[in-house]
Amino acid sequence: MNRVILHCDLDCFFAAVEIRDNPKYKDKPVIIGADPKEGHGRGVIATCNYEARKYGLHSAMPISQAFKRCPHGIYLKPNGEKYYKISKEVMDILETYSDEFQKVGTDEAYLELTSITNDYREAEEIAKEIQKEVSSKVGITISIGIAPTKSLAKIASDEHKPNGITMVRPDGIHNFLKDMDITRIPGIGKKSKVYYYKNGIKKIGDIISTPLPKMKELFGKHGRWIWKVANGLDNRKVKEFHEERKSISAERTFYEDTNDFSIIMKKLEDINEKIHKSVIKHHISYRTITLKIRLTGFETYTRSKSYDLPIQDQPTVIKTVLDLYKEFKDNKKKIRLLGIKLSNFNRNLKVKQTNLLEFARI
Ligand code: TTP
Ligand code: MG
Repeated sequence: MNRVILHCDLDCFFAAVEIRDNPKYKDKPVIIGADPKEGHGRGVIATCNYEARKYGLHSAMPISQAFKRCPHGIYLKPNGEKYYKISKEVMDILETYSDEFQKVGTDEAYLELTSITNDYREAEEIAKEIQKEVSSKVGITISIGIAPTKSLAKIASDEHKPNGITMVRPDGIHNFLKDMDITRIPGIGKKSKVYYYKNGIKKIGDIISTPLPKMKELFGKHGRWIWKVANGLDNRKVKEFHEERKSISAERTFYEDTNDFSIIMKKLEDINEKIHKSVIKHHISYRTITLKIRLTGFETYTRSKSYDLPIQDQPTVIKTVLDLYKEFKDNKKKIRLLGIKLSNFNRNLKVKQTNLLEFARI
């Protein structure tokens, strides 16, 4: 079965935050990093916005060199605490889109959507939804790649920056990669590319057309790995559900906003089915059930109900969310998104049931 994976990466992250907080910098080259001290400063650029990149500036460039190329730029010191807080805000949003979520560094994350949808068109709708939510709630932009493997999704998220969405369908992998320089593969940097170049491997298409045994012979383990990446055979998982998770949720966006009750009910049943696969797999019971509704536009509501004792009961969840939905039934506005969240967990249902039985005996 084909997988659907999203890789989300914030655009010029530190610089985007500073521009958000100082809109007057918007169309100027903004550089975050060491103090340039009129060209005599030591240290490097952490990042810069796309305006500054027009002057050839980039992360890790010595700040003195940056100043020579772009003396009129706005040079700012990094504010780590602020970026940490904003990174968390973004991750909290991303995490609501799939239980299979993996944060990588401060500004990127993978989301496995395979159990939510197999349809790349629907995945694109979800990606648009993520961009809108990050932009409206946090005020910065994010680029997203959609592909059947993690490495392809990462290459794709870099393709149309800033604020881009790039889809690589399983049948489009070869076309997408073949003319790219091999350094677009994560893990091939300026140094390691030299060795590949010497052996006539410059484009990703050259990797694809080299037989695997030859790649292994020439470049060892590394060669085998990049051959797999280039052929869409990276089967690394997006990190699974972790013990500290406090809730489990899933959301779905409609292709077209609707107030047709049968469509709404079907969607809620699908979502409920999906989250119960995880709930059962991880032996989780929950006390709180939350319904999330977004109407046409961006109005979003959540309504919850908590039970006294933990349950793991799919029919009760659907009954509860339909009850919570009643409040919105007569609303004239159509519905754009629906979500269900389960929280207030009790792990290891078996143990809990035993305890309950003992309790009942007393
Ligand atoms: P990146 O995602 O590599 O860069 P970016 O978000 O600034 O730009 P892009 O639009 O190309 O994704 O890194 C995320 C943040 O990490 C970046 O804003 C600053 C920090 N960083 C450093 O401090 N030093 C570095 O060398 C790099 C690459 C990043
Ligand atoms: Mg980034």
